[in-house]
Amino acid sequence: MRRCIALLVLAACAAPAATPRQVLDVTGIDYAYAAPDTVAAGEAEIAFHNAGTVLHEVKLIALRPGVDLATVLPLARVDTGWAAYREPTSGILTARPGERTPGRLLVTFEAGRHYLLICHFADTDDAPLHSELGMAKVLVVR
Ligand SMILES: [Cu+2]
Repeated sequence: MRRCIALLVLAACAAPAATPRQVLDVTGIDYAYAAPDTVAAGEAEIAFHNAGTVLHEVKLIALRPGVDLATVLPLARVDTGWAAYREPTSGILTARPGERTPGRLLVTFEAGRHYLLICHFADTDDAPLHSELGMAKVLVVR
């Protein structure tokens, strides 16, 4: 009986360690994102830091195959106009000026897909969207 208990302990110790998720650090400034151009396929945590002086968000949206930033960006102000070019929003992180989000967005990046990072905030009701000022970026999944 003692021998069986010893074997069970060894088996538990020999289990492979979980693969760590990649962390994608996204920094928002007035008005752009600093983030890698490419990411690896698989699970990832997105962390958002607002280094700007106004409220920013980062929305993560998978684009439909063949759709690029130039196609979708002019449509971003009209929610119904660009629905055909994208998948539903995967998640949103919002941070006040100078802050990091306390939580992270967990996503599974699909190989070969393109994901849009975009901020739809505007500084006033009649101001342009931050995306129109340059706060939009495409990530390509390797
Ligand atoms: Cu913004």
